[in-house]
Amino acid sequence: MAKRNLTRQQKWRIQKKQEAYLIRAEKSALKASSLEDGELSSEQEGLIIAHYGQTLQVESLADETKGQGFRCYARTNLGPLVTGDKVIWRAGKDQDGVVIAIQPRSSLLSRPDKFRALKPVAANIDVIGIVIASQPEPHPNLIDRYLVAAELSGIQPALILNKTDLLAPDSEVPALIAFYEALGYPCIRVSASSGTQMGALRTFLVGKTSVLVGQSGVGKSSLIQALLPEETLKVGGLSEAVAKGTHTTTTAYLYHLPEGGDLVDSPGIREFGLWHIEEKELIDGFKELRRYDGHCRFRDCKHFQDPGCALTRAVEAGEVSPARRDSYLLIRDTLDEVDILI
Ligand SMILES: Nc1nc2c(ncn2[C@@H]2O[C@H](COP(=O)(O)OP(=O)(O)OP(=O)(O)O)[C@@H](O)[C@H]2O)c(=O)[nH]1
Ligand SMILES: [Mg+2]
Ligand SMILES: [Zn+2]
Repeated sequence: MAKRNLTRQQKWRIQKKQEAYLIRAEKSALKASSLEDGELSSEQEGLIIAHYGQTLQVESLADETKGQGFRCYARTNLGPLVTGDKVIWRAGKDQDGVVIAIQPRSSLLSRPDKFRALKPVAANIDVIGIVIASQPEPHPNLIDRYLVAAELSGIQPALILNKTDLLAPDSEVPALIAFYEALGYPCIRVSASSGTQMGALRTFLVGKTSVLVGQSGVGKSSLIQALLPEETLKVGGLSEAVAKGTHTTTTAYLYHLPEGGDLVDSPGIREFGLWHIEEKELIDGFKELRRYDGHCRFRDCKHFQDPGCALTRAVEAGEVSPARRDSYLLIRDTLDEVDILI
């Protein structure tokens, strides 16, 4: 995993990207206002299934049209709308509709993209399923970054080990997942290809809104495909030379589970920074470390070679794992850097 700080050219690209986003949002708003000049249905509730550039795929929650999909444009000033958002919208005569309001969110999973713009991934999520596999090789620090994002946005995280059919006898991945299980995170071991333990995954997901996240190629789309055989999802191979994913899924998409509950497929990530997190709040994202914060001899303790550090004492006493403490220190000391995964 490479690290880097942003160069001037990258900062320029961030600005360009933000400008492009504003232009798209403006075009969508323009289209929305022209639709609003025409005849529109009364206001109704909808659910955002996916977001493509200027348009939104909205599913009607109204009795007469329940479950039907509509292409919609968003009114100005609504801010970014995202998969999982519940909205108020009005249908146009030609089927295109206008989203006019967004309902309060129970949660919002965001992460900054490589241009440092904070990008919402999905809203109203109960569970983040962090998918890992033996190929592509997992990065423990990336798992911790996801756990921090989940803990700090109040969303229940779970780990899903996929591709158990590929596990070599000497693989270290089972020990890695057992480590997180011992911390108290729900862990499920499955194979989308062979179907092993897919029933357990199905049971775990019932009645919740979950999003699958993780590196490209770990099999997020394959898992959803295995759960929903009647849907057709794009599944990509791994590049042969480096056994990395090929970034097949490009936009978050919400699927309904027949037993109840929703499942969002999300694009595999290329990088993961946590710049939007304050140094002070980072430790709250480490559930077994946070209780030591504030118990050190010095109020401004850096939890690293400081005398009287409660966290160091806990590591020495075997109460917390040095790996997670090191992961915390690593993330804290590189908060303004990006982890690049490709
Ligand atoms: N052996 C094996 N291969 C699997 C399994 N699940 C998925 N794969 C393969 O892994 C590759 C990547 O699968 P995808 O489902 O596209 O992965 P993804 O996580 O959705 O990737 P992105 O959309 O790029 O983020 C494909 O070649 C799948 O056939 C599994 O359980 N066992
Ligand atoms: Mg995918
Ligand atoms: Zn300390």
